[in-house]
Amino acid sequence: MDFKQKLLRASKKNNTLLCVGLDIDKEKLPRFLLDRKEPFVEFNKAIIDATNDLVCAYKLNMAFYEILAEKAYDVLKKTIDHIPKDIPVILDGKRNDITHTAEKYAKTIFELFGADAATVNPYLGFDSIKPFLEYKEKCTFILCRTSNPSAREIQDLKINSKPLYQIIAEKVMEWNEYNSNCGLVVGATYPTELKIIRETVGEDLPILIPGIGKQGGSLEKTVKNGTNSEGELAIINSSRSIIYASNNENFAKEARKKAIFLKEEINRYR
Ligand code: OMP
Repeated sequence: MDFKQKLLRASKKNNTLLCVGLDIDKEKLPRFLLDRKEPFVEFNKAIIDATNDLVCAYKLNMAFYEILAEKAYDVLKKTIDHIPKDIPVILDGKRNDITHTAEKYAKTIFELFGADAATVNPYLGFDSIKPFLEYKEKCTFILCRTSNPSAREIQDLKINSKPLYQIIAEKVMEWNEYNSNCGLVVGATYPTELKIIRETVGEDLPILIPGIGKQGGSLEKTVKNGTNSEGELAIINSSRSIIYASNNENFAKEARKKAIFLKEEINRYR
């Protein structure tokens, strides 16, 4: 089963477009967990147990794991291994390079960690992304319009009167011909651009959309502009506002409540 099939199955089974971001952070973790032997693994397991019937995917940003130094890969692996096998895992590293180096990044993400999808940067061109696309069953999400406040600085630059983010969307459609396993990353904080991008790439490309919640993206516009005509293939990520809904003993229960609320809000606009 390829990524898109796995995503659509999970999305239909749980009736959801919500993706929970497992961006662990010592500063935000419930204090009582810090005395435990494996606080981050325990935290992630509790969040996964409390939300896995509400999500279409989980996203783990590698920055929040690598900062754990020698424990990083252990926490990352144990977390991924705890995610039910029918739910896609996006390992967000935004890393690619010359082919020879990119091959190692792709192998780490897809083989060592067994993730279903990765994130990469389009700036280095096709040969930096091809090693990821060789994994036919996996999906590679390419940054198109990021949620940063400064995204305009570069992504709005015009070439022959067309903004760069739109040229990237068109380019990714070309790259997608290689193995039909590309996706795009578009920030929820730019709903107008999201609409243009969905229109540019058509019905079949999955779009990963972070930026709701703490970053302030509109949920209604994200759903309306980011989904295809069947209300599918938008993966709407929320990290901090779900996993840190509470830092008491009841943190997993509160995360579940927040996830239910977001899932239902999203479905209202589908
Ligand atoms: P919250 O703002 O806490 O929901 O987290 C958003 C997550 O999405 C973080 O892991 C970010 O690094 C990531 N992200 C963005 O916020 N903006 C982008 O444009 C792209 C990403 C990403 O690739 O996931």
